[in-house]
Amino acid sequence: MTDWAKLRADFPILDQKVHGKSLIYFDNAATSQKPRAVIQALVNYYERYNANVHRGIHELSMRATTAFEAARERTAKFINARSADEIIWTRGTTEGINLVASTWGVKHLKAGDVILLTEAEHHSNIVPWQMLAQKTGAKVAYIPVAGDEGTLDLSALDSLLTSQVKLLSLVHISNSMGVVNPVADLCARARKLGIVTLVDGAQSAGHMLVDVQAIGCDFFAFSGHKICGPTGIGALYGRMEILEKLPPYQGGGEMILTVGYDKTEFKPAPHRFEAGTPDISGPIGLHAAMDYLEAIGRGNIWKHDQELANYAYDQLAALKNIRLFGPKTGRAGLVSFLLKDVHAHDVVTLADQGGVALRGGHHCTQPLMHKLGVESTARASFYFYNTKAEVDHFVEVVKEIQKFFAA
Ligand code: C6P
Repeated sequence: MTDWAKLRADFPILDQKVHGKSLIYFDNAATSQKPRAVIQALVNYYERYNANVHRGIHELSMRATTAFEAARERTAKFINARSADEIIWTRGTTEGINLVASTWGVKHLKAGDVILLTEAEHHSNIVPWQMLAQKTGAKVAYIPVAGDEGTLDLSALDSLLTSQVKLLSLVHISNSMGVVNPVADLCARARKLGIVTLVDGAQSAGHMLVDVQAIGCDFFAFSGHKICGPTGIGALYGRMEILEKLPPYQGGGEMILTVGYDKTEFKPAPHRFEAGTPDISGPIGLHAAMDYLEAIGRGNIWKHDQELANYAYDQLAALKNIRLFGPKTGRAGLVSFLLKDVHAHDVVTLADQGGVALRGGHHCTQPLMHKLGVESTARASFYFYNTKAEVDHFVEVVKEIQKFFAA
């Protein structure tokens, strides 16, 4: 049996008051909190072996390089990549997707090609493709979502999967709806047609077991800061058969074999995509985060998050004058809602006074919000250190907010 209360005690930040109330942190989809093990790994690196990687042959540099590359191995195992060479360090999901657009996209796309997304994408999986489309003359098309539940309307898929489609890029778990997309099925269908696939794993990597080979995607991007790791580090998985044929992302030190005044020879993947001094403490902290999550078990975390989300959803659904978003069953660990005649920002501001950290806004899914006919929603997103008692308090706070605006 997992001792969730004991795990919670690993997070020093959670033990504090906000506006005189015990902090309830329900903004985990924006960023997760960090356990002591991760903070300590960063302190240890800076106190004991801070040095640049891959360059020096002195002791500290070798220790830093070993830790940096061990983190790559750890990441490959975390998502079941075939090899650590398929893991590229990025700043996060956003940079991972931009890297694919700037390398694979620029190399392969031409006028008339189609980039297929879904209507529920985060801006980071829309804007890079729109920018690429402008550059190349390709077009962006969208798999529709069906109503407030936010699930994909797959009846349109056959007609959307035309021979012009060169890339399918879609979110694994929608950050504003909590929908879990059937990414393995969709990637299999795309692959049969020779379509390259990218999965945005920002909301899935730290919450459920992820196996990129089972998903069958060509690329998988995620962020360290959402999975108990530091900010500024993320990873992009790319299938080696594709990575080895891609041009570099940025030019500079570290990504070269030889440089002459006229010509440069590049390193193989993944180093070809990592120009300059990388974030070194980031992978080291991320390694500690992955070890920490694996000790709990992501299957375990998934069950816990879903239970909390269902518990919250059922209580909110029992209220009057509330509009709930996302699927009724099978939702990931978040609930998105609107109170009648109350702006989402007012909900968040008043909840904050009650010690509850929520997020309100379009959640960087503005096109989806517009499709649903709203500007924003309020969102509570959970992680394994959250409890049912916190959900109870949150629901009481929501009721208070309703009373306040009804008065
Ligand atoms: N969503 C949220 O509050 P970065 O910023 O690169 O770490 O992650 C971007 C990103 C990409 N895809 C999805 C599905 C996401 O949820 C996010 C980040 C945060 O929902 C900030 S908007």
